[in-house]
Amino acid sequence: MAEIKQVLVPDIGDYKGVSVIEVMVKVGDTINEEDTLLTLETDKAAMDVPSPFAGVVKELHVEIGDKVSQGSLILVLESSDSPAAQPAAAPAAIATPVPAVQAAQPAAAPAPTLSVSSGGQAHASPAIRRFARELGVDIALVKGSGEKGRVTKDDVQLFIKTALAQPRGAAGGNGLQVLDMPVFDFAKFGAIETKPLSRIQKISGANLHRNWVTIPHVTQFDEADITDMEAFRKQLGAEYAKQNIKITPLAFMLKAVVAALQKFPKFNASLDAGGENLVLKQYFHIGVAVDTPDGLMVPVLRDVDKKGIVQLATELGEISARARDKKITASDIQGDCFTISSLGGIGGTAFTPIINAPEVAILGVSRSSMKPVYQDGVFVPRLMLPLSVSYDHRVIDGAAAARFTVYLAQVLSDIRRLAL
Ligand code: CAO
Repeated sequence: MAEIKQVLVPDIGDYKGVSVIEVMVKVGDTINEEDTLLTLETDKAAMDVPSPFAGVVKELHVEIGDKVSQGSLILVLESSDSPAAQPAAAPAAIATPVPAVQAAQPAAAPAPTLSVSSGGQAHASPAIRRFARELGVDIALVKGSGEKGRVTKDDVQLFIKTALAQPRGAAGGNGLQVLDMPVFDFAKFGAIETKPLSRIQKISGANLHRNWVTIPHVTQFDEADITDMEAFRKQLGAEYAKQNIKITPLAFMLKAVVAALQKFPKFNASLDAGGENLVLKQYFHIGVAVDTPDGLMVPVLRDVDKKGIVQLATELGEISARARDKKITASDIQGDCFTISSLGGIGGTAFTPIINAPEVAILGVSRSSMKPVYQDGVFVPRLMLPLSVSYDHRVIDGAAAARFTVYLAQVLSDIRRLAL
């Protein structure tokens, strides 16, 4: 026969006026014996108070923020237990929770009557920790929305929903679990202006992010002595200026890169979809990073191995102008084997370019400068070009990368090698 029973706060040791930080039940809920009713927090630990009976909650006498002590009325329950087993008039017997210590922390009560959590890194009650653990969620990764950043049941559920909603292969799917970026109110610190990212910035940003986090990058640096190359380039430049063709160092670099790709075919390759095979390409289509007002674009120059420096300089001028005029088509940006990102026209001594997947390497070029180079016992002024080759370490070893970069520098230092 059903019986009305009071549930009181059990023995919580010497603590008095302890805060109620979570209430897990409401009037009308049907609960089982051992279900957590509420969580209390002292200055040292959080404690769950489980129900001593099964039944239906008829009255709730506590809410979050209340201060309670041993014997405080929590709720009134219509119990389905037999009256003989649990006399309603005996509060001491009513509030006899079963121990369930969760953390390696001394229980707050002298008798092991409550489940206790030390708090750890995440601020969460033992019940929420248990809930998270049952679902395989690392509570330290869950962002708490409760008071003082406390993790609630809703937070754990939201964490799972978000994880399930992630596409396969996205950060979570790769086992990369990072903290959410905190939301800043910049206006609190001074005047601001908010501008939307361009479509190109959004697309290239997402690709760069994926490549940065999924490819193990290493960058190899070197310098090429381009004193002779530069003399020849200036001579050519003067000859072709009448035809409005601008011959920049980049045209030479395109040819030098192809020579290096031919000597080191692994750099002209991609991993297949399963990551089990290397696909070696026998064509030489080179992407060139172009800085446009709307963001970064990488149009592709095709069959660079079959073209001369003047033709490449002409195509480079045309395709970078089309990129800046937003006239690039889908086919202009497809089929690339390797990318060159040249910041030489702007400045800088070195940088670490991000690989343009599915390629496995990229060349970054910085601004050349005159440097004293020790040759045959004397320092001589030479024009040195900084090279930065980032490579996918799954495919390319460090020694191979060093050989590739040294060879590239050799070719640029003596462009007669391009004829070999
Ligand atoms: N060292 C010294 N001078 C260099 C140089 C180098 N490595 N590379 C180019 N220059 C000079 C050129 O000779 C030219 O000089 P003049 O004006 O005296 O003739 C000047 O710098 C400007 O060159 P440019 O930039 O117009 O031409 P380019 O062929 O070198 O580059 C392009 C073309 C499209 C690659 C370039 O304009 C560009 O957009 N670069 C930015 C690429 C980028 O953003 N990369 C970052 C990607 S990762 O975020």
